[in-house]
Amino acid sequence: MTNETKRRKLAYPLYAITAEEHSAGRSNKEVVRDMLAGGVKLIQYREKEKSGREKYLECMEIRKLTEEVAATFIVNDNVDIALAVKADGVHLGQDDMPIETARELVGEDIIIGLSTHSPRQAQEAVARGADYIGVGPIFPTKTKKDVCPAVGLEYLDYAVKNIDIPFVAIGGIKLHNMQEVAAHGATCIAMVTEIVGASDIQARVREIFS
Ligand code: 3NM
Repeated sequence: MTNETKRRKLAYPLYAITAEEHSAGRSNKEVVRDMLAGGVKLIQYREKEKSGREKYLECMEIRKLTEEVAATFIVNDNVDIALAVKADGVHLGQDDMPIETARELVGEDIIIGLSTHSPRQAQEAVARGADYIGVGPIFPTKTKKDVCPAVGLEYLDYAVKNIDIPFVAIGGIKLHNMQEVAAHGATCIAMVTEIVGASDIQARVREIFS
């Protein structure tokens, strides 16, 4: 996959992430179906509690759903599952395997994203070959259990000025504060609970887009 193709696959304003424990009893698959019906084109499967087998089976189904509408599909943490289901990308955290190792495994055909929480981590991610980075948490969030305290908009400002690869603002972003994040220059915003926790996911997504 060329860099241009990778950038095209990431060039969407909304990056929606699953979290079944916050999905009001709905399955990840149901949630993804609704996200796609609402027009989301960039989706990450994030699931911390299930077995590898369960995650693999869900990702197979979500790959099918995303493929039908040419949406980009990224798998969190599991390089093996991303490869097995032919996802577009894999997203790693600071405590996951080094990017270089992941790259050896997936080659150039899979997007690799990395969560970063400081300018130093951002620079390192770029130098080590990340295709995009997460920039956050912008605001306080309880959705990610082991994440550092909110870094605020200051780190986002740094990324806007200094980072040449695509980046995604994340953490505590909601309808009521997304304009502020966009005003600071973020062109892609990630949301978990604001979407998966909505009683009507399709309606929430349309509201976010409007
Ligand atoms: N990564 P919500 S914050 C998955 O800063 C994740 O890297 C973060 O969830 C980071 O939109 C986060 O519900 C959770 O606040 C974001």
